[in-house]
Formats: sequence, structure tokens, C-alpha cells
Amino acid sequence: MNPLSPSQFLSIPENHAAHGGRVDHMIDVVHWLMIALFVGWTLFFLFTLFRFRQSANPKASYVGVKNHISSHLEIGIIILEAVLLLGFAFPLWKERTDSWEQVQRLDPARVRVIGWQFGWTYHYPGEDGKFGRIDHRLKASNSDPGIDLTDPNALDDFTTSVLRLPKGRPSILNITSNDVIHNYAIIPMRIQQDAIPGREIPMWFTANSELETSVVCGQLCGEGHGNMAGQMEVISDGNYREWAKQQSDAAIERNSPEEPVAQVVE
Ligand SMILES: [Cu+2]
Repeated sequence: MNPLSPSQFLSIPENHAAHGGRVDHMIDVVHWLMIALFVGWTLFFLFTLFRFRQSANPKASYVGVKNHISSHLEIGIIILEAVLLLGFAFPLWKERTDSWEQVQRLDPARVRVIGWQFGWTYHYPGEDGKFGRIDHRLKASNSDPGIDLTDPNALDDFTTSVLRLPKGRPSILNITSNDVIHNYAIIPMRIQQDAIPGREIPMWFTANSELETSVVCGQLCGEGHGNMAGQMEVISDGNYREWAKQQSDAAIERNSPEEPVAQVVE
């Protein structure tokens, strides 16, 4: 553990995403600025308590401050904050959004994530890589994604209640909600996204270790908000492909109309 890194000594869970180091760096520099501001303003406050104590200043001054130190300090802090935003946050955001096209070509794992009161459902596209049509009228319960099985793309789709993703390959998660606004947050992957009913918003990351961890809801969404902690597993790419194939094949079997039994004519 690096004792100079607030993202480590503030007990934030360890990072397991390829881009996460830069998020942690951002957390570090912002915290160091905030620590400096806290210490600086505290010292200034104590100084004014002493400097302008009543016993030394029985009469109020109606002139006020005569030098410009506080203005210079304020401008300095604004410049520092601008550097954090323009020098660190914007480039990280740009890299994440600019690489979107490239990520599409890296054979990403795709999952739709549906938030509901109170839990998450995962909708996988199956072996064809295409999500079946969604029809909101088909939802049997609040946790049902409403997959339309009359769409050929839907036949190999499957759903799970645990998020399973491969290691070392990008994962694109399309986040949506069946009811209110939630927020899908995977802290060890340093990523989160609002889940908004009627919209599907993609987020992506590359998990770089195999692990079992949890996902949470990052938006107060009702009395069961705290129960929205879900399970997530990152497994090797080979195991992932095998698992996804099995699930997909089982879905095809489940969803295909009964084969007509061959008649044996004597
Ligand atoms: Cu929620």
C-alpha cells in the first residue's frame, strides 16, 4: 500500500479494471488538494481568531482587509482546480469516449443490466451476439426484462441474477431500469452509470483479474435501496466463453417450439 495515496488509505476497494489506475490517480490529486485546503483554511481561521481577538481590537474596523493576499490565494486555487479538471479529468474522459469505436472491434462481452426495485437482472445476447427485442408489455414481474421470444434474435438470449464477465477482454454493459432511477456501480472496476427507465446507456471496462466481488446501487431509489448489492464474478475468458455457450444452447432448447415427433410408417 502506498501511504501517499488517499485512494488506498481511504479504504476504497482495490482496483481491478484496466483504466482504474487513472481514476485512482484522479482521486489522489483531488484529495491532496482538499487536504491542503482544509489545513490552510483551518490555520487561517485560527490565525483570525487570534489576530482579531476582542481584547486587542476593542473597536471594530470599518475598512477591512487592506492587502490582496486572499484574492491571490483564491485565484491560485481556481487555477489548481482548472488544472485538475482540464489536465486530468478531461483527458481521462476523452480517452474513455474516444476508444469506444476501438472497443467494438475487440470482441467485447455484452450484457444488458436492468435495475429494478430492488435488484438487478442481467440479459445476455447469447451466441448470436444480438439482443432479442424488448417489449415492455411482456414483463411478467418487475425484474423481468420483457424479452420478446417471437424475435429470432431472442431465442438464444438468457438472463442471470449474477453478473459474469471475462477477464482481459472489454465488457460493454448497457444500463437501464424497469422502474425508477438507479445507479449501477462496480467500485472495484471504478465505474458507475445511472440506470434510467426508457434509456439504455452503455458503459465499458476491462476487468484485469479473476475475482468475486459485489455491485451496488449508487442512487437512493426507495426503501430497499440497500438490498441492491449484487454478486459479480470475473472468470477466465475461456471459462466465460464455455459458460456463455452452455447458457445459450440451453436457452435455444428451452425456447424452440417442440420438434414434431417423426412418424414411423410401417
Ligand atoms: Cu436502486
